[in-house]
Amino acid sequence: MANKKQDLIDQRLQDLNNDGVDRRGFLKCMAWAGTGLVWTIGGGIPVSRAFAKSSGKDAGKGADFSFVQISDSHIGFNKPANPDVTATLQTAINKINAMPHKPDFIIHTGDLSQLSKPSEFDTLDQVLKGASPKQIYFVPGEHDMLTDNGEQYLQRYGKGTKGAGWYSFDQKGVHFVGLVNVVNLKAGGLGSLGHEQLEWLEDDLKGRSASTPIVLFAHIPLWTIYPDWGWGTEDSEQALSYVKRFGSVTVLNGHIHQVMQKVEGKVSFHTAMSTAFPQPAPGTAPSAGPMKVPAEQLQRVLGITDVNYLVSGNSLAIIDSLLDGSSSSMSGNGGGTDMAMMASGGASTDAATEVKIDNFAFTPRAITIKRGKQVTWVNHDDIPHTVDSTQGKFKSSALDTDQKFEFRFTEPGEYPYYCRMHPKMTGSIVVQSD
Ligand SMILES: [Cu+2]
Repeated sequence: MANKKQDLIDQRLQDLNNDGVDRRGFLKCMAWAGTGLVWTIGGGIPVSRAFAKSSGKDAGKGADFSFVQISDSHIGFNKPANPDVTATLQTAINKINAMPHKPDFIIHTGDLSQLSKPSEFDTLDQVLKGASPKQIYFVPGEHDMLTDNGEQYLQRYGKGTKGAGWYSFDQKGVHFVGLVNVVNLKAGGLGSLGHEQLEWLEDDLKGRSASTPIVLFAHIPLWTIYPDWGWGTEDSEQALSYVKRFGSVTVLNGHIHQVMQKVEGKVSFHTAMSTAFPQPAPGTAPSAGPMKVPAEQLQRVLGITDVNYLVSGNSLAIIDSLLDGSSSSMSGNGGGTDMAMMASGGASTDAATEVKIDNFAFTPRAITIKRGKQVTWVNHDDIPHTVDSTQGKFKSSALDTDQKFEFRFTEPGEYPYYCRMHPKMTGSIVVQSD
């Protein structure tokens, strides 16, 4: 299966080979990991070649254009994995401003903020104001929807959008669709688009010519990368069925803080690096979450994605580049650098009324208490979590590191709960009758 997919990629990339970029060279640097491809190149060399060509005198024929994807800036995060996420976002913007060809616009694929705080959004706006492309398109991540069901996000970044913030627009013959898959996440589930949005998408694409290149972008990947960590979208198949008839489809996502790529027929899937901190490759750590690397290596695991639309190839060329701008190779899977998980060990507690939130898990996962007892949840992770009753009986706000949530159980019964940001995290409280 891997070979078949590799052949498709070879074929597809060969088609694009008349633009001065040696994409065959890319292939040697890619390696399979899990269900996707990991780009294992350093950004410098291919990026500069691509730029040289597109900024040349003969460039600009037809309607070639480019845009940049940035993702997961997590403004407000300040843990050891990156104590200054504003500075690294600024570096990303500086890099965009220094591009020899000016991108037409920027797409931000969500998790603008860490905790949906107004001050975090303000800081983000301040940094983005300095970007030379003035048009920026957003979709929310689960970190941006932590208060008032995303009202604040919509007010700031979702003017004129539908529903929870979805919309479409056209740029020089390419149709772009921003999708929202971070609301109403169900216990144990993945990202979700929901019926209303899917209906809208079907309608939005109806009547468009099959030769129109389509770009879908959303926060959580629209393909299943690693369900154990919630890295997928439960109803993405439905969305993808609507784009099947199009000749060129590109799907851009964030959320997993690392580059992965997969090509299936006419559809290319791609996830972007974060501008804030890396996360482990699927299955290489006990859980997802901020991963600490030696400080001098941080900018080699953060980056931006430059997407070039070339009329000749009728397709999009995607080039990832690292914040440090180095052209040396980065090894795949984060291997080669000694990375250490930041989350502390998952020692369980004996206290029957305290639940630790650690390593993206509730520990103990299930507890039995006497009626009338109060349960306290304490977040020990570097990332915020919530405690939400599956039955709607209790609901915490976003708990940052060391923050607590308490709830007193007065009625006997079983109370399943989950984290609404990471619905794979589930637990339950059983309350005994006396
Ligand atoms: Cu969580």
